[in-house]
Amino acid sequence: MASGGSGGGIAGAEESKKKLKLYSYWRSSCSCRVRIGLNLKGLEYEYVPVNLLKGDQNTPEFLKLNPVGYVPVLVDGDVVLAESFAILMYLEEKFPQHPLLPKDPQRRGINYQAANIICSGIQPYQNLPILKFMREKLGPDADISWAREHIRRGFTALEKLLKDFSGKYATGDEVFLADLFLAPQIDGAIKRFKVDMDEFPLLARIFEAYSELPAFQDAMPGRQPDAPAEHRN
Ligand SMILES: N[C@@H](CCC(=O)N[C@@H](CS)C(=O)NCC(=O)O)C(=O)O
Repeated sequence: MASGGSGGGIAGAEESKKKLKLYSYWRSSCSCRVRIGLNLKGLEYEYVPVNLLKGDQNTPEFLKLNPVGYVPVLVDGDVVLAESFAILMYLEEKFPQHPLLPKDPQRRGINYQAANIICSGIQPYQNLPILKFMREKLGPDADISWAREHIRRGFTALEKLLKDFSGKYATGDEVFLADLFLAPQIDGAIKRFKVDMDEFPLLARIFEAYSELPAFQDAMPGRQPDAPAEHRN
């Protein structure tokens, strides 16, 4: 439900002032988590591309929104929020439709645990400056093996963790927070880092199930307005 236009006339200007804005990069898995959340909740938003390869995230203008220099950033009127987890919890509280967390406290905890395995135990190791550092220090392929190692470690833990809770999706037959973190991470593991998903049958199965969900598919990297033509789908 991303849109680029801001509407015309006074009514249009009022509307655009209120509309959610997401600062995003097509290939950013952290932005993708939020794009899925916005889609599931049926929220329209303006997509503001931030070109990480050109360094847009380090401009003084962007650093005013997020001093750490990372996407995603959500702007909702006067509210400016960074960190995908915080943004999703904000959306969850403000827009309760299509809950992102199950009612059962244990399943809710498992969702937090799975999300955190990805956002603190996998994704940070594949961030662009880290991969560049690994390439420069250890050679041209060191970045890929480094990222794969951390993906494998995290996916092995996730397979064990989700074994007793999964249904069609990560923690049952409805999609919840864990799925929002898993979908882009598995997509990146397959497309960017060429991880063999045969090692992770449960994750491979639920990833397949996401392919039937428009809220997930529309949020994937190849569907974003800033995706280069050769990566569009
Ligand atoms: N913990 C943050 C991580 C955000 C993050 O690492 N974003 C990456 C893209 S997925 C980024 O903007 N990287 C820019 C850079 O490393 O220069 C979150 O979950 O939002």
